[in-house]
Amino acid sequence: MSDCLFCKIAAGEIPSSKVYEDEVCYAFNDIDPQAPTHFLVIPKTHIASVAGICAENSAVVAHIFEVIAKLTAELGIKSYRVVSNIGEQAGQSVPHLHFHVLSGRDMTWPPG
Ligand code: IU
Repeated sequence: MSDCLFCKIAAGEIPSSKVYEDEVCYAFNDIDPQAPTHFLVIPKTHIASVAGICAENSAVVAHIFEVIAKLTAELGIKSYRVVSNIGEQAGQSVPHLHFHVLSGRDMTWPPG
């Protein structure tokens, strides 16, 4: 989507602190980290949120979770949280599917 911020980050049109990239997804450090490790993994194709996942694009999501498992293992991260907010009430501020990966501090449950 031409006016989507995360599409532009994934395309390298807007600078970001890159953690990982392949042909399907892009990972970068969150600009406002909520934990010592806090990066986002996004698909390069535009999907608005988890609510937009369907049979035609779910392989992208499976790939993203493979990447999360690989990156955290490479970084030596054994305990972490993966979060995706869907819609305004849940706290989604950017309408492009993204998975937060947070680690490095004690976490509470339930999330606020
Ligand atoms: P949310 O779940 O949609 O609220 O998450 C969006 C995240 O994107 C949030 O943690 C922001 O700090 C982060 N972010 C970013 O890393 N770079 C940006 O340019 C913008 C938001 I705008």
